[in-house]
Amino acid sequence: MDSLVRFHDQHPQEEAGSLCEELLEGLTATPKCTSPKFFYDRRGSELFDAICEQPEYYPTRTEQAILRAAAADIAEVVGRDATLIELGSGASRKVRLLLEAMHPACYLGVDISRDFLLESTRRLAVDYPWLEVHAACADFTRPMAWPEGLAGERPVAFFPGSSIGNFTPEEAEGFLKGLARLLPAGGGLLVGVDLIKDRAILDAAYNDAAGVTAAFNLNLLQRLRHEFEAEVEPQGFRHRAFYNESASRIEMHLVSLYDQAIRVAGERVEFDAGESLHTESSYKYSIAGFRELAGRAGFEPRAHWTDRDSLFCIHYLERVV
Ligand code: AVJ
Repeated sequence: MDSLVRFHDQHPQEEAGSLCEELLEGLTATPKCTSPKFFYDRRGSELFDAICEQPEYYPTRTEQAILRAAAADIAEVVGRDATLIELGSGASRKVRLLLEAMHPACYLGVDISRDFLLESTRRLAVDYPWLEVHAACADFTRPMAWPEGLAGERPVAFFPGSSIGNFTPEEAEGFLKGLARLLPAGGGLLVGVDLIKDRAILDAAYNDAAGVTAAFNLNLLQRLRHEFEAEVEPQGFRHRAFYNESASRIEMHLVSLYDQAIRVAGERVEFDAGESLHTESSYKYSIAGFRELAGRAGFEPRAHWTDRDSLFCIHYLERVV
């Protein structure tokens, strides 16, 4: 391994067998559903990046603008010499907006995708020579421990992108409780959360005119064909996304265009015409609503930053014991 990045492999790789079981469990449930993690094969990750470039998809752009505008403020609240831990670090792009202002003692990127993680943390280490960079290949949605030997005075978790919206509120609370256990009193959480807003804006963001979100959703079926020996025609389904106001969530579905049976890993799964496979939920929160949820998990709100149209919010919360 190279010496620029200290690599900690926590061996998260799920076995193909257990993934397949999880998939079949959802496909045979009523209503049918799959975890959004099944979107992210290579093509799915590319399509997600393309979604972020669509004019209707405001979250990424807005969060970046908030981080840029509030970097100095955020740095002041969080303080220097923190141990900054990015959960699901991916390309480690957003954290760059904070590093100069915040000047942490150490950065730890946590991601399940090993090669991607190494590549992006390595680039970070090259671009920020003063920063001690660590990478942990781990599934942060499961119980984990921070690796040994991280510099810094206080761990601060960074969880951008409204990734937390993919959990149900109950799951989000459980996830934050688990995170709280990994943080000492005074440790922090900087988390990006999509706000509840006018449904027209939400519906448009998940039904972009160029059809990229539709392609992202339908790519799931291609992935089933390639990786799970599925017999399924993607033309037999259409993309559907809408804001479910009573549940405060965007729902993404793949709707069967006619009565059909597909096969996944040898199992037959029947769809009626119009029946849907629920592929993703993306929960939206008010500022107060998210603070309450985080409060139940052991966090106290310290500050928050939003854009002038109140589309998106970045919260800073501190672990209280
Ligand atoms: C990755 C959960 C932030 O819900 O907005 C974008 C994924 N799905 N368009 C979101 C997504 C469809 C995204 N998150």
